[in-house]
Amino acid sequence: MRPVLYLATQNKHKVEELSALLKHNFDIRDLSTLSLTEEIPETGKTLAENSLLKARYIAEKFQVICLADDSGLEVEALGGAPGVYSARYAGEPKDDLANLQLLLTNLSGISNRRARFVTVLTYYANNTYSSFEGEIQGNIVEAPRGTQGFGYDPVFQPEYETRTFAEMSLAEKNLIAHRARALEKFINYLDETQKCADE
Ligand code: ITT
Repeated sequence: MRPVLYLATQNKHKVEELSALLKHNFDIRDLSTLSLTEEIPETGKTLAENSLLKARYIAEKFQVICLADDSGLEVEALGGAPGVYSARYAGEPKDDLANLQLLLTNLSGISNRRARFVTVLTYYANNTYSSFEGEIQGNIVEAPRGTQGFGYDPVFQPEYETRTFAEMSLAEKNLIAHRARALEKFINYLDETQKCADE
């Protein structure tokens, strides 16, 4: 029987991407099966801090094993912004379209379009945790392209690609993206931990 793993995220797109990659290892549950009414606090100054805050909050409140994701887009010409503030770049409430438009406005006339997506996953089980980082380099395009994915996907073109993430299927994005790369490290960690337990 596969162990139950709760995804400590309120973002349904993340649930979709993570579930596609983890369904063979775990019985995946999202937060809809827990009685959570509030937003999970995200007061950290880094992706790693926020990832741990979210994982610990859900694991301790509901006594479950969970995996949290904190992600951000870092744009070189903007000194790494929006970074840890990616979800609320254009202010409250969170608005993906407003964030993306503000990003394009702030980059107008700037030729350096280099950016990277970063994800920090935190696995929290039995009062201990481990974190895993994944990244992908790319460029911010001049105008949004594509309708798949979420967030900044329509303006992010991964390096060596001619399409934005929003022009790729979920399976194509999951072959190369930041979240998938962090997840690969997590799965390797699980394999190693299992090997040690078997010895
Ligand atoms: P949770 O905190 O509940 O997990 P969230 O959407 O607030 O959900 P983050 O705090 O990690 O997630 O914010 C990251 C923001 O960065 C997110 O709202 C998206 O706008 C953007 N983002 C993260 N991963 C992305 C991806 O794979 N593609 C496009 N945009 C992404």
